[in-house]
Amino acid sequence: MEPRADIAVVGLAVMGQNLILNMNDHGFTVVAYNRTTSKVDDFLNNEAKGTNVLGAHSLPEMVALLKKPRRVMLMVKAGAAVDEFIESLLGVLEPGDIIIDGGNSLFEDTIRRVKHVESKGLLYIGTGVSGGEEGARRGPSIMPGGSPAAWPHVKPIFQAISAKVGENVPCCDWVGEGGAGHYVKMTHNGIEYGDMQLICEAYHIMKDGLGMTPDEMSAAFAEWNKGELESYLIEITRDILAKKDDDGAPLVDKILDTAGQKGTGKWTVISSQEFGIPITLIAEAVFSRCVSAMKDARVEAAKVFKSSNPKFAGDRAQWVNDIRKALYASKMISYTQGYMLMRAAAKQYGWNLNYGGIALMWRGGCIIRSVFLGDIKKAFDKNPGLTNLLLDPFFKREIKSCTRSWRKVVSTAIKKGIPVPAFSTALAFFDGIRSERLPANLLQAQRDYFGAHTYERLDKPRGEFFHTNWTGTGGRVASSTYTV
Ligand code: 2AM
Repeated sequence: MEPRADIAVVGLAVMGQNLILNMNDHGFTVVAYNRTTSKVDDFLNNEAKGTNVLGAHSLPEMVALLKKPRRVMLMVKAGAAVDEFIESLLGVLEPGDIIIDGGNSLFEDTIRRVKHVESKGLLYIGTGVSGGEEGARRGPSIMPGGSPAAWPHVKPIFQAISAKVGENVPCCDWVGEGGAGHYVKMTHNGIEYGDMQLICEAYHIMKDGLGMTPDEMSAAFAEWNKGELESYLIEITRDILAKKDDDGAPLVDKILDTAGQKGTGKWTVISSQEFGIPITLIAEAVFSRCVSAMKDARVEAAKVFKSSNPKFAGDRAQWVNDIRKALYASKMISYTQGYMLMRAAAKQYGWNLNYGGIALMWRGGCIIRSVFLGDIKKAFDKNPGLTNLLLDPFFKREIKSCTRSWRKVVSTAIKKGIPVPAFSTALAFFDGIRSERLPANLLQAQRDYFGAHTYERLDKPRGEFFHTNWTGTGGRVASSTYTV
């Protein structure tokens, strides 16, 4: 068998199939393989009929078809299946060959797998692929990380099949070493949770506070999609709100208000806790899905705590404008927090992340794609060391122009009993991060009072710790301290 294939893709679920067809469209010769080999024949006889896609019914057959260095991309279920396939591949591949995991793997697994595969003399890439089925077929956002030496061999394929923005700029670039690609993909998903929650809170206020119909709300989102909020999620929200069920009634009103989740938002929040980075908006977005899932408990409590009139007084068009600004400001906070998290992870794991490049990768192809990410890219291009996005002159101006509306929307929603956890936590974070002094002096005093945890003083250099005998009966011995 002549080795003539550029890459093999293992796993023929819809993402794997669509990536193969996308690669084929761009002139690459792909070998398709799947654990259940009947799916290979199904695929070749149906979706891949008339293409140059080759099929393999065993791993040795697949390997024999590949040009060197061999590139094998796994599109199998995250978890044990990836480890199992890596072991099988290590038995049939050679040093210098490249294993790529394109699934939604946990970054810590990827860190481990990079080390393991490199120890055998092969190269490993763990890559985020975002954009769902349609993205995989027409151009996803691709976020690869792992063995840097593998990147030049994978780059032409990945950049060819990825989404493009502007003048044919690919939404795919090297993210960094180890688990960086999957970490950035995980953060993307966390931010996606946040963006969706923000849109849902805007919808909630429009529906209950302003009494707007789905068609009226659809029109508002259509309008928003022409400005600074222009994005895929605003666009699909516009379309969802306009969708009618078979009986002509709005479909959205018939959908059970209980959200599911697959875990990437949760992973992002868990990781943020490890680093002590307050990604409060994503955390609220994850918890809001949890609250939504407690449908029976909510129905029960709703009988006891009946809501009063949630209607907002005043001009509706003005309110819609205020809500848009509240959403925009909250979104700036969410991305500020997300970037703080990636910076902390990069420091911890020694990744050299390209923050502007990440914004560019998210600019097209993926679920959070938006015009806004172009502004983030510009901010990091101007100042790659930017540690707080809000301090960039553009974002500083933008957030300042939103604060009046933002406070008005949050405070009125609170008065009216409409939950706005993401809007309000964003505002609380903004007020916290711009506070030179917070009440943590009192907190430190409390800790020292009951636990002799010591405190630092404003009138002494940092790093000097003091303990006070608050009651006159405590000892002079301080407890050992730790910092979050
Ligand atoms: P299958 O068709 O043989 O089930 C998505 O589920 C993809 O992951 C499918 O291609 C599926 O293969 C593959 N997959 C799931 N679990 C697997 C495992 N334990 N080993 C190998 N492939 C697996």
